[in-house]
This record gives sequence, structure tokens and C-alpha cells, in this order.
Amino acid sequence: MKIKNVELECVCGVTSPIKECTLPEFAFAGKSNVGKSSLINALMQRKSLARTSAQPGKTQTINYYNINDELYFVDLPGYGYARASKEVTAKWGKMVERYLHQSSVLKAVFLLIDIRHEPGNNDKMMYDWVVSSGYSPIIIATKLDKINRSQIQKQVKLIRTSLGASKETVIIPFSATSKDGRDDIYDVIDGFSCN
Ligand SMILES: Nc1nc2c(ncn2[C@@H]2O[C@H](COP(=O)(O)OP(=O)(O)O)[C@@H](O)[C@H]2O)c(=O)[nH]1
Ligand SMILES: [Mg+2]
Repeated sequence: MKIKNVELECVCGVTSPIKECTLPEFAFAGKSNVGKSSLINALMQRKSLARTSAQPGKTQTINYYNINDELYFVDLPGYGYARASKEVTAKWGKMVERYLHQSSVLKAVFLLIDIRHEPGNNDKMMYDWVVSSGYSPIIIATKLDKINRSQIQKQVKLIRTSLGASKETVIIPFSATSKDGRDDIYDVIDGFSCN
């Protein structure tokens, strides 16, 4: 995959209708602070088009990044923000559910999990949600640079087991710092795009 031009084309608020796209979409989901914006920036080869912040849980929007006029990266709002009110959490759930059910051009959902930690209940819920919407989530194990190489396989196994994911489920360790794993993610996207 070659990045030629990227543009933040649309920011959907919680109550706005889901954007009707004609180009294929690739969605990114994960807990706040897991490294979603950093991953999207790395994939777009831009430093800061997708916001990265130390203040998790701020954005409750679905952001559509147009890539080469060929496809969209869809940044779903992060979950599991400790101080989020029940109301915010409920709105988030409705929005994500609406998205997963309504998008007719959604090709794949990437679910981001911090490679250092066992997935939590929210992660498990999100995983099940994606599966029940008819997709096989592709797991990105983020912040790869924060662990020792010798720990990678153990952590990947822990993530697989905790999520109840099958052997076929693709888990890609990734670092936004070193960009390790980025080509594997491009390959996955390319694989879907030509179908
Ligand atoms: N060391 C390291 N830090 C990361 C990585 N990805 C994200 N971060 C840091 O984790 C924090 C949250 O990242 P961000 O992309 O904003 O997460 P988001 O809330 O999921 O969008 C920021 O301080 C990032 O710099 C990574 O691969 N390695
Ligand atoms: Mg973010």
C-alpha cells in the first residue's frame, strides 16, 4: 500500500447520521490511550493528523480519513475511559453499534489491545460485538516497543486466550515508535482492498 494523499474528510458526532461511503472502509477500535491515533498516523505516514493525546476519552466522534481516494480509515471513539459518565458510555455504545450495523462498505475491523496487558472486560465486549456483527476482528497488539522481545509470543498468546479468539485470528504486534508491524497491516488492508 502506497500513501499518496490523506484527508480528514468527515467527523461524525454522536447523534449525526452515519456517513454513507462508497469507498471501502477499515475501522479501528480500542480502549482510550491504547495507541489508536498513533497507529492511524503511522499508517497514514503523517505525524499528527489523527490527534494523539495524553488526555484519554475526549473524542466521541467517528472520524473518516480518506486515503488516496481509494479507501477510508475510520477512527471509532475509544472506550473504557475511567471517568466517562454512564450517559457518555451509553451514547458511545449506540454510536458504535449503529456504525457496525449500518456501514455497507466496511471491509475489516482492527481491534487494538495494549501488548503489555491482559485484555479487559471492555475489550472482550468489543471483540464479541465485532464478531456478532459478522466480522473477524484483526487484533493489533500495540506498544510493542514497551516489552522485551522474549515476551512477545507469551503476550500474544495471553491476548488470544483472554479474548477467546481462534487460532486463525490474526494478531499483529505493532509499535508506533519503530513502525514494526506496519507492513503487515498494509498487507492485510491490501488483501481486502483487491477483493
Ligand atoms: N512507546 C510507545 N508509545 C505509544 C505507542 N502508541 C501510542 N503511544 C503513546 O500512548 C499514548 C496514547 O496514544 P494515542 O495514540 O493518543 O492513543 P488513543 O487514545 O488510543 O488514540 C500517547 O502518549 C502515545 O505517544 C507505541 O507504539 N509505543
Ligand atoms: Mg485517539
